[in-house]
Amino acid sequence: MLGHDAVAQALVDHGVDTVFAVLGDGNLFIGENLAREHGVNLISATHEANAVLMAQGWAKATGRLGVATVTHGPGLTNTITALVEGAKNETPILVVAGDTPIEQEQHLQNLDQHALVTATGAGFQPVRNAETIAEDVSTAVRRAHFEHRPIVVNIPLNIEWDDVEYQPHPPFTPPPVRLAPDPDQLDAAMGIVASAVRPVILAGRGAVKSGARETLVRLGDALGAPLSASLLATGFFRGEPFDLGLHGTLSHPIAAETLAAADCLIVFGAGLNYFTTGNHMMLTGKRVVHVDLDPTHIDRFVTVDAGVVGDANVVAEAMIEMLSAAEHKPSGFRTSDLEQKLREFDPATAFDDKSYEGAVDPRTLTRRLDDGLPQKRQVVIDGGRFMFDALTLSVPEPKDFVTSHAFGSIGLGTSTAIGAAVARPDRPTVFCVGDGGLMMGGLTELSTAVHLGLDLIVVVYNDRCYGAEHIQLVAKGLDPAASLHDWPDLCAVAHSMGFDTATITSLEDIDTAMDVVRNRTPGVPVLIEASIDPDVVSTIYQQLG
Ligand SMILES: Cc1ncc(C[n+]2csc(CCOP(=O)(O)OP(=O)(O)O)c2C)c(N)n1
Repeated sequence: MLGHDAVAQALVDHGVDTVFAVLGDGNLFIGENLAREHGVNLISATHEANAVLMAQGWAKATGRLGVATVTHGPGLTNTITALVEGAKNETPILVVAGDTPIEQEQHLQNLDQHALVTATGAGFQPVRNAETIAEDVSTAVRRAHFEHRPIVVNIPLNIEWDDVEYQPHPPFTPPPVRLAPDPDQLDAAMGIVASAVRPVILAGRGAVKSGARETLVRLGDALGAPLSASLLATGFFRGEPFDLGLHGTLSHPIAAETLAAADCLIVFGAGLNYFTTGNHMMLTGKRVVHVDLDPTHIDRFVTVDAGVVGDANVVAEAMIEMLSAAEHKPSGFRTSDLEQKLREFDPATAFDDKSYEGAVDPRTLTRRLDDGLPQKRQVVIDGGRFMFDALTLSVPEPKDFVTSHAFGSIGLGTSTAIGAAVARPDRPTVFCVGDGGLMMGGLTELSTAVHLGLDLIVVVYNDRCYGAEHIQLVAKGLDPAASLHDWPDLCAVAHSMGFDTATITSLEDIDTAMDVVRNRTPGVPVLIEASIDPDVVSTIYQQLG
């Protein structure tokens, strides 16, 4: 077979059935062959960054390897921010990229693709020659899995037209890892855990992946420790009487008060980044035990008192056994007073609504969306000031929450949401975005969502400005005019592409918008544009500090 057909065959041999693409002469015949010969679902994006982001959204929503394909030169340079996001978000995907034939140095689209990719933090896997195609694709698949990052499979165009004696490589099935802890590490950690007076458990996505919920609940019972979760494990302990919810800058007041009083934090599979630790301040006065499958995650952002390398569930089970053997008594940190406060806490009454006829308070909007949108949903949030509200939308389970801001970039959410919606058509995908993020990175792909007939509900928090910049100018006593934007009518634009739409300018409009969502036509995505007053929001958040 020809080289490009061998690339398609190698991908299919590894179970690839969905590929997000922008075609050009570097990948045209690979894409064509994937669709025609193998019936692969080849989904065309309007921009290469978006194809890569769709693959990442799809990978996060399925837990499988995502695949995108782009052409050489500008096709690959267009993916750079998306690749960095994938590397920082640790998302395993393949980006199958053509490369300019080596002998055509003067080709307009020629550049050093290896150097370009390396700078993003993604991996680079060269296809060396036609005979190594199956082996190199197989290596790339393994690397994406073990290195937890995008791998660019680089295929010079000349190889694509070479004849190949195709030798299939066996498909890669990732082995289940249930890593048990080193006894000395566990002992050192248990010295801290067992002597804690006010311990708290913090679970992250690693605990979710390990399926450790029930074991961590039992560990919490044994220690008398309230339970908390990082953003990526949002909702993990929902329903537990001592669930504090999120640990970090988004903690609610009762959680924040309890966490401040704790003397020991036992962390399972959470990264302990800036946001989870409130810029490290939430760790002050606490001894920290950090359990993680990946040794490089321990002591990465903060220095901890004890690190244990191992699977969250296995380590938690071992801790329970040790506590039981020592006849350990639970601490008194779980009081009936705390239980009552947590039961009675209602986030909707924790602030004074500042809505008026013409604009809604984003905090009220978020609480009403939380109740009014379909409960069985997955949620994707773009970046911007609005996210500090939108990130408090609840999800049935942590895996129903997909992020796109590991690189702190706005505008990556729309395509991430489209990829996630393609992956899970059994539920609506709720996507919250600011007006700036939508205009920067997503608007063109709304037509892709329409063509794909996705069950996508886009909520635009429209303050007609870069809100994150607006608040900084206001805080310095400067005129925020430089942050303002005169956007087009976003509902009209979305409607022209085939969306159903609803506009929210008052609290009553929220009910009408929820009716539009409830009665949505199958296969027709919905965009809700909520009008928000940037000055009111800047004042609210300034007061909060
Ligand atoms: C690619 C990129 N460019 C610029 C920024 C700086 N930035 C951070 S938030 C923000 C404003 C986003 O505006 P919008 O999406 O409307 O959300 P808002 O902050 O108004 O809620 C900008 C420009 C960024 N983070 N990423």
